[in-house]
Amino acid sequence: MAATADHSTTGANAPAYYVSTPIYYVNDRPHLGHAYTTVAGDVLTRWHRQRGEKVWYLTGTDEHGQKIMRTAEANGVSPQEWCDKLVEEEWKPLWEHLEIANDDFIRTTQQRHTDRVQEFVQDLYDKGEIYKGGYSGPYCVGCEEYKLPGDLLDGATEGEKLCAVHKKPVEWLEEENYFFRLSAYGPKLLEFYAANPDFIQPASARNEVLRFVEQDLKDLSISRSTFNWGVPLPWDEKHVLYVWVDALQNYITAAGYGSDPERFAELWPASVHLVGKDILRFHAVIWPAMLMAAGLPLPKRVVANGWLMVGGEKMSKSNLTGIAPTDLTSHFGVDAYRYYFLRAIPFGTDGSFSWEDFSARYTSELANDFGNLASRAAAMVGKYFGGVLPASASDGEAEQALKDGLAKAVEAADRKIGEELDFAGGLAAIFEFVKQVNGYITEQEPWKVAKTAFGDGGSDEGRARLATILYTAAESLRATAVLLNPVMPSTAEKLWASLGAEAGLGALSAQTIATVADWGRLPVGATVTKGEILFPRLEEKPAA
Ligand code: ME8
Repeated sequence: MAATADHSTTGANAPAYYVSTPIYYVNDRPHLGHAYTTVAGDVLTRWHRQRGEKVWYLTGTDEHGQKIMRTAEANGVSPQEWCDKLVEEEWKPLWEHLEIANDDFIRTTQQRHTDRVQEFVQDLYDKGEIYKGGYSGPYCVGCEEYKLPGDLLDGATEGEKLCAVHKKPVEWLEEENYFFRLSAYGPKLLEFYAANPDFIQPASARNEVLRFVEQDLKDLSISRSTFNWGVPLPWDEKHVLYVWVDALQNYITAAGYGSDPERFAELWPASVHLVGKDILRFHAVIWPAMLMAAGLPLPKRVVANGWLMVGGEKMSKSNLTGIAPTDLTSHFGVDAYRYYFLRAIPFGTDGSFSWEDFSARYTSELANDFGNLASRAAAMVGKYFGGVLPASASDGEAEQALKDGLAKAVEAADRKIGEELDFAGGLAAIFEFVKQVNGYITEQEPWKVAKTAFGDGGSDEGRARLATILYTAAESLRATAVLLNPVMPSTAEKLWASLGAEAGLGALSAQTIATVADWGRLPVGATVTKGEILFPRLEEKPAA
């Protein structure tokens, strides 16, 4: 999955590492599935920030179309009122709660978006890329998509057809509307995929798209005239733009397309569009074709994540299987939540959430391996050296093995998280190092060495050895705090504070991945304090 580029320069117009999430429909509250993609993007962008790169992270909401309009109607309010309420009361607060550090939040009802969308489609119309025609076919309002016969399942009654994603009956729509000449782009798309083998990831997603485009692409119906909740076509205001065509453009309108050419040059093309696998075709087929038609560069990568499943089905709002993230964060805490899903499910594959698995990982990986290590090391510096970090006297083989282990973990984590979006693999590498530090302490037995350091029979040699062990442990934790900062920012900050690192090294956010394996950065004499427990024992599971 490698696609390396130099984003380290900071001058005007230097390319930024630009990552986007899908913009979510605001027909309901966010659930674990939405948070999964958004946390992944947050970790990816925080990782690149930690490299010292210029980064831009975009998320937002998709507010037009029939689905939103019907939800608003059912709730007795206007679509705009509904969207405003959901965005302000549900979506934005959740991202804040989960410590999502997005640089912008785009809403498709904002004028900065709708004006640019009208210009974009007018341009395509003027170029002859859009024409008027008629269409009839099965439509799923849940997907906001016309379906092909192969996309449908049989329903309970004779002739009834269901959407394979939503398991709900499709509607038969017949409309006169405008079409985008998607069919003309098949060969160009195939050429582009061949020249850019990393464009669609993972490989399974790429193969699915190739198979789809190798069949004949049909022109895309891009307008609707049976309802009006959408962006009006500038040349025919009886029609509103199909919600997906409006939505996809958020990636350029938020980046300054048509309004701020300098910023747009810096941000576009995007480095990574993160999408769920259900919306891959829109991002890997329709969106690139629209950009080609407009003469704009294509995004560098489209990376599809798998689904979080409940009882063997995709967790979703419409199937009422959506679990609110706060149901979990109130029990496990925000940082453990951010960690768990990325660690437990290989990115790109489907995975099931289980309370038991989360509890087990929390206890063994976070509380025992990591949290206890941090508190034991700090407690010993407190007990034996009055909380003042001693200098390492002479490093031997055991210390060298740890330094090597750290270098290996940094290389693996940087490649896996920063380039390959293999979050589980990157976290496994970091936690392998944490395990190694635990093993080091168990073997070195500082509590025994302490007996040879102080009191009757205490020696300089004993004190020197103890100092070496504790410096080594603290220095390992210094590196761990930096590596885990993109994933668990609050925990990493607590650890940074407990190591007294800020006085000598500055803010945790100012540390870079490039120097994290440089041994000996934590200054001797740092004030080490025990601080609060990083991962407290879990309460009993609340009754369902
Ligand atoms: O599709 N597991 O919005 P949406 C993992 N507005 N990820 C999941 C998930 C699950 N069970 N459920 C949802 C739309 N997601 C359009 C997008 S983009 C121009 C327009 C995530 O509210 C996943 O990333 O249905 C999926 O692509 C996205 O939420 C869909 O959110």
